[in-house]
Amino acid sequence: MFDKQEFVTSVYQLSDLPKENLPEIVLCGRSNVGKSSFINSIFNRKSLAKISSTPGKTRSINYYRIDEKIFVVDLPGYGYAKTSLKERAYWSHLIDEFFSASKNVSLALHFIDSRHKPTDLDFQLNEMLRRLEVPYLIILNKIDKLKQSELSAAKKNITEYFPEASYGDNLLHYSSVKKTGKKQIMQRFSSLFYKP
Ligand SMILES: Nc1nc2c(ncn2[C@@H]2O[C@H](COP(=O)(O)OP(=O)(O)OP(=O)(O)O)[C@@H](O)[C@H]2O)c(=O)[nH]1
Ligand SMILES: [Mg+2]
Repeated sequence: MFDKQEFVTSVYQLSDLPKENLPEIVLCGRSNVGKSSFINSIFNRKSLAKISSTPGKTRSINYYRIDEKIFVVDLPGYGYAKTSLKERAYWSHLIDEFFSASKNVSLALHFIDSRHKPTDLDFQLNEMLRRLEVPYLIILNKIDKLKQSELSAAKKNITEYFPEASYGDNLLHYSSVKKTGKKQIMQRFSSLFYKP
């Protein structure tokens, strides 16, 4: 299960999305939150996904194929450092169009840095996922950076920001460095794609 991973393509325009119809796990969230690192960490690969040295510069939608039956889609991150109005508009448009056009999204993973408050673009993304009825999982990420007490506070805070989020249900945590929370996330993937 989840043993074979291949990079498929980088797409810059929605008209170039792969024609192959596979169910998709779509990674979204702020730039630098750890989306690409998650791909490498969860699948035990060193450099399947490219970790950009200049966060926020990646504009492509990157497709990876898992076990020849699932696409993992790495969307460009939003809001690194100072976000220009133009960049915000570009991002909103791209993400909205992506989710509106795509018929194959099985699960969106919305990454939030466990050390920081969600931004207005995080709220915008959450609203859009709910409006389009896309199944989503919020991942409180980089939890290796937190002490136990800080993690407890972060878990509590996130359910205040996103009242629909419920721990263990549509809210989980992760650390790409320590792989904390990997089991729960992999169980979620298995139940979606490897139903007994
Ligand atoms: N401590 C810690 N660092 C992490 C973790 N995940 C990612 N990082 C670091 O955070 C930085 C950004 O990680 P990326 O995976 O490139 O983030 P991204 O969300 O793909 O960023 P964009 O491509 O700009 O959208 C890198 O320096 C990673 O090494 C984590 O779980 N813990
Ligand atoms: Mg990335």
